Amino acid sequence: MKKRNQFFSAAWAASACACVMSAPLATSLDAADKPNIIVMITDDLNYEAYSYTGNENLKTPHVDKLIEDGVFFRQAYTTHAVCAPSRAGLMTGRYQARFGYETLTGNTEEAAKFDRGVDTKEVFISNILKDAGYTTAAIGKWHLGVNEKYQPNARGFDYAFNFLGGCSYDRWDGLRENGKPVDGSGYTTDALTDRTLSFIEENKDKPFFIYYASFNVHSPYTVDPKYLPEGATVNKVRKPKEVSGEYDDLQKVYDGMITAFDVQVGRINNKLEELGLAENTIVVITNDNGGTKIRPCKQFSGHKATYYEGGVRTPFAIKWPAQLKAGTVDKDNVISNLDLLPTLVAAAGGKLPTDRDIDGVNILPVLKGESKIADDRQLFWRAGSGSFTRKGKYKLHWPLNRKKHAEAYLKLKGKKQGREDPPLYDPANYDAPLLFDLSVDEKEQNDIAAQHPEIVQQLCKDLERFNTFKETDKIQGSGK
Ligand SMILES: [Ca+2]
Repeated sequence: MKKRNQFFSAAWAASACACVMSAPLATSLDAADKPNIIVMITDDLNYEAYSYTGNENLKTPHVDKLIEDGVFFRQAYTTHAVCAPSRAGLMTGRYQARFGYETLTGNTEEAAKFDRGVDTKEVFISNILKDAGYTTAAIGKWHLGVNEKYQPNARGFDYAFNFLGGCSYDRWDGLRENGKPVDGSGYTTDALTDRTLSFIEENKDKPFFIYYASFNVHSPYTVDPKYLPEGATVNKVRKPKEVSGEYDDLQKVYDGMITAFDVQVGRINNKLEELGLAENTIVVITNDNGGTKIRPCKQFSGHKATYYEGGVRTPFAIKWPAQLKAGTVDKDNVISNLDLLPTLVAAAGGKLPTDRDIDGVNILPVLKGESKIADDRQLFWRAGSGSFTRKGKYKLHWPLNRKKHAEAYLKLKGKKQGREDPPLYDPANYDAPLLFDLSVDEKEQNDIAAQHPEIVQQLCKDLERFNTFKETDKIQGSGK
């Protein structure tokens, strides 16, 4: 572990330091001054799901109001293009490559049997905020491990109401409250918020942190009929083989699921207002990965599990009336869900761990308009489809050659790659890189790699550095 950290310290210090100009040190705050913090993360949300970001079928008044009352980032990214690793990056402020949590973890039974979870040596936002005097809750989807040592109560959360593995909208048999099965009925999306409101009530006199992970709008496409758009009659739809392109039952249910999330945002905001807590509560809205093919983005290419902007760009807003100017739209600064940990820890007057590197940066000065992210900030992603990086206006895709990779994998491992086995991350098995200039081509349609060989070469070198982590050949957690 130490060796790995030393490598990262040397290789990454320069880019990490370059990210934010003039990041202030966290200061200690009195309990009364500490803001409450609520991070709301959606699941598989299409970038254009909200009326604010381009949904032409419906209005999302509560989300839109939250965005308009806070700071909205146009260029915000998830840390991965699928659920589990994306959430692990958010929760630790570190690339999941550092601790080998880079693939989906299988169903609940498999995750338990193979002891899959985020390495217990990792520090979560909740651990740090708890140390800073916060009462903490994890509500909703977890997917960071199902065995006891990986559950929210073992990761710095005082209260937990979750689906640890698989999720459902109308079945409660996977729901756990502080690790124990819980009885109930009704649309689980509403139940998550019921628990959230109770937690806020119970902790209104002390600082609290809530990680609210909605299942909406992940499949199965199911919604309580009360959330359906006008005129819709079907509230459950199987995903068709082909998307019709029409505003059909599937699209209406999908919009109903968006409305359901929007209503939860309104319920939580109303509770904060009612209790007089809204002024000094930070509310974040973000997403874990892009939407599916059922609702393609108009402005971006790609979708969930791809690394085009449609797979990793997220609507991202932070509202904090006590400190941040309402109505701020940030079009230029490139931020990531990795930044939440250092930012929230700074806002809470907490202390970052000193025994490891954090990949995210504290964006509080950016939120306050006091400084900006460096123009050459670099972000990295890697997955079974290849390795990807954004630096400044350039984005490089280095796609895996599946045939070459399959042969190399079989030769090296003596077996075919399974669904949960990470790829080899070996450039020898990659195809020619593609380069896009996002300042003029957000849809990533015009490959300019041939015109900029020196930029391609440098970005590939950067990705090779990122790919040095041989420890990621397997999912950790099995006693490591
Ligand atoms: Ca997801």
